[in-house]
Amino acid sequence: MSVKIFDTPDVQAFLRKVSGLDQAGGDPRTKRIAHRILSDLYRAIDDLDVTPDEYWAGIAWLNELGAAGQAGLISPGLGLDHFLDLRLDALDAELGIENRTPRTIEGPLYVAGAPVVEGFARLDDGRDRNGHTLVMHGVVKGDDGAPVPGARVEVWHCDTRGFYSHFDPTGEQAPFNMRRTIVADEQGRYGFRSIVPKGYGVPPGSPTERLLFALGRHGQRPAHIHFFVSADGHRKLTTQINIAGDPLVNDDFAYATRDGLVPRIVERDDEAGIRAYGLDGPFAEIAFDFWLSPLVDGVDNQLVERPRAAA
Ligand code: MBD
Ligand code: FE
Repeated sequence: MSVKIFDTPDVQAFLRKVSGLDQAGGDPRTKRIAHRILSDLYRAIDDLDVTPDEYWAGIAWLNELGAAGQAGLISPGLGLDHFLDLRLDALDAELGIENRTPRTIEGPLYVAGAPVVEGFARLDDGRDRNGHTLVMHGVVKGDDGAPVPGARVEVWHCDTRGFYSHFDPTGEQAPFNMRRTIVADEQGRYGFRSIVPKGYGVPPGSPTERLLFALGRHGQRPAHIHFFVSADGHRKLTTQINIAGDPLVNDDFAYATRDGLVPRIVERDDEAGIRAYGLDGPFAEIAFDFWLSPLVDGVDNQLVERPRAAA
């Protein structure tokens, strides 16, 4: 099959019609985006001679993807989340704004409403038997390097099976396990005790994994910890750190790894350290400061609103 009809007046008029561009009602922005995306799709079908069987396989896949709630999962897998970050970076570069702590993708697994703790929090409930104790701490700083007292550090990560609370297929984790909002102290310091997470893998056999496999790719992420850091007078920072030494640090299916986001992790077994954090044995320690960028003309010009789970 090799016919080319995309550029015919009939098909072009038809695209305007299905996008509502031939009449007044509806939302102009939606019409414009729909017209562009549909045009690109029609053209791809024409150029690549996409067969009806291939097309319907794609539709069935979309239905499965939606039924599994995985649109937000394949999105980072196809690099779109990272692409949006690159665009925000480019906007910042144009405005001369430097993000000393790089942004990186939020991912689909944040849940609003985590317990709020002042200064230092314990994130895990101690039930993950394979967990190696982690202590992470640092200072939230403004653009000038001055500490930001009262900054809010929202943190979330998975367990040693790669499962996040509220999205745990075994149902074993309590709500908000390994999720907290930490309020930085008068010196801008935040800190937490948890366990070192392991990498995440997309659900086996899922529509997301099937597409990745068809692309010759995998659906694994290196071990990582997510953060939103926010404070009055500063832009909200969305970022993650990776656990150094994870073999996938530079082979993330979600493309979230960035320079500056793989802090040193130090194994400690000294009594002083163990006692200082009230622990019962060896632990890993990460020191990491978050640098916030200032508002632009008094507003956060890059605040991202998206539907998010809340509990
Ligand atoms: C994750 O934990 C994650 O952070 C992303 C971006 C995608 C899937 C799972
Ligand atoms: Fe994650």
